[in-house]
Amino acid sequence: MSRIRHPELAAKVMTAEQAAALIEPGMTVGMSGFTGAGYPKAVPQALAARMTAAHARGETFRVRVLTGASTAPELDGALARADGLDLRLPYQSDPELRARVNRGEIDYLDIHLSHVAQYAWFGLFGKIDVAVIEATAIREDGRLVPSSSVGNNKTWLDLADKVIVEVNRWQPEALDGMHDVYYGTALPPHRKPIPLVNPDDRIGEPYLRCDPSKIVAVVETDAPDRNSAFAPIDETSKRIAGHLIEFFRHEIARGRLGPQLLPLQSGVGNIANAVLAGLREGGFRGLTAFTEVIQDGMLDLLADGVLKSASATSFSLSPAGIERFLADIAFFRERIVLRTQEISNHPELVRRLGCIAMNGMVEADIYGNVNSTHVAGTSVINGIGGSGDFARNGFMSCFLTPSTAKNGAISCLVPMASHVDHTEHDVSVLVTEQGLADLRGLSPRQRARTIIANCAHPTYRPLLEDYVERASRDSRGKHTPHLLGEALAWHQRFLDTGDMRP
Ligand code: 0RQ
Repeated sequence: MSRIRHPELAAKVMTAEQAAALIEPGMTVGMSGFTGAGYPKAVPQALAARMTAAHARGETFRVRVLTGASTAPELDGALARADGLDLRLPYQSDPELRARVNRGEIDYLDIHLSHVAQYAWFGLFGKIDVAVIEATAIREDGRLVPSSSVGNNKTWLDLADKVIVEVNRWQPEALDGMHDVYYGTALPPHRKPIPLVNPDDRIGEPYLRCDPSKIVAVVETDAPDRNSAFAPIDETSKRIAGHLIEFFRHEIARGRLGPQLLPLQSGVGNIANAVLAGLREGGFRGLTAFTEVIQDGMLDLLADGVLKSASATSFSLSPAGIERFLADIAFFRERIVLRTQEISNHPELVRRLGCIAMNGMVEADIYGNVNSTHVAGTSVINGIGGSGDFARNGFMSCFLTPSTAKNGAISCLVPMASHVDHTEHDVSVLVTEQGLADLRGLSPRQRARTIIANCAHPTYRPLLEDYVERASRDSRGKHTPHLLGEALAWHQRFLDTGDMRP
């Protein structure tokens, strides 16, 4: 069956080059894409080629690009390389884009993922000129079957003057029915409670609405999402996961968590994978996930009954993961729901459900302030992503990292965080391969003692103890003792010598 089942829209099929010609310099473009899934694959590359040609003629051709979260080389990489980005938001992980942002060539707005849609509704990003959205299919009634991520697509489709749809044949048609697009959001003071009380509740409809008269181009593609297979779980990640799972057991024994824990939010990467694998080995069953991204590991957990259901905004699977998903599609469709990111990450829902947030970090300081985004306070890595949505509002907020980076030249526990994404008030638990610090109910001075004793690497532990001792003696204020002239000296030493060790 054709993937473009609306006759009027079938007549708007054109090449990526023709579609990209509808985007003009200076425009604000909302694109699909979340964690390397569901981003447009052809139009951004054709747009980048137009930009490169314009620049060769001595003209300037740059646009402002808003997405769901990170995309892929075909989008962020291509547009950055073509020097075609004036502004980018709300999250990225592309090396070329990151380098240009850190050279000051592109303005990057690092925003809580749940805030992006409402900021757009508030008008804070100005007019959205064009939306470029990947879909699995266009239905007879003109509604779009979303692809592997939903992200901010609803918002871009609602707000943009014009819409370009990429219909990607590579996306399995079996995705049809997995999405839940909620149309009940409103601007204050007209907001109503969001009627979701269980992590797997469906509160919307499976398709994205779009006025067909706004669709100016339909481009057919057949191209895979970015994702590659996982690296095997390393020893450090296993140890971090082990500490966290032991802590969960302790909390169950104390009666503060039930045997099914609470809905899990987990970041992406090796440590998150290790935690999921550890839950499985630890005999946990009937858990739920209320999170952003579903990766291969979660399919195994669903298949085994470790997870009962998983809610997210993006389905970021490797080629092997896709095969696994398709082989058992009816089973997974009953257990997975993909939502818009303003719902998957909504503070009201994260608070109501009581999520257990588990995210990676760059560094934490001795009082529990967490830096998720910047090296030495000034160079951004990726962005805050959804970590703040969950950390601030969840039942318990855990941040995980190896105790050192760059072969021990960097301590991830420092006297003062060089940038703060999550304040001490939003951080419950810190975990490294050395151990776990439960910060709940502790004063700043108690927190410092616990973090240093439990989480710091033995190389850096005496240095941190020495700092705290001198700060406690010489600091004017004794509530959160610091030596301000020295607090960032470790970072300065790293910048000067490549090593934090004296
Ligand atoms: O750099 O690759 O050049 O060696 O940072 O570190 O250890 O590979 O860890 O991939 O889990 O990323 C915080 C970046 C951790 C991630 C962060 C260097 C390190 C390496 C990556 P190299 P690792 P991870 C859900 C929630 C914010 C978004 C978020 C992140 C690189 O977890 O982006 O939480 N989080 N989203 O060497 C200097 C330090 C360092 C350091 C590590 N202290 N100083 N460099 N590195 N610690 C997902 C979404 O929201 C979509």
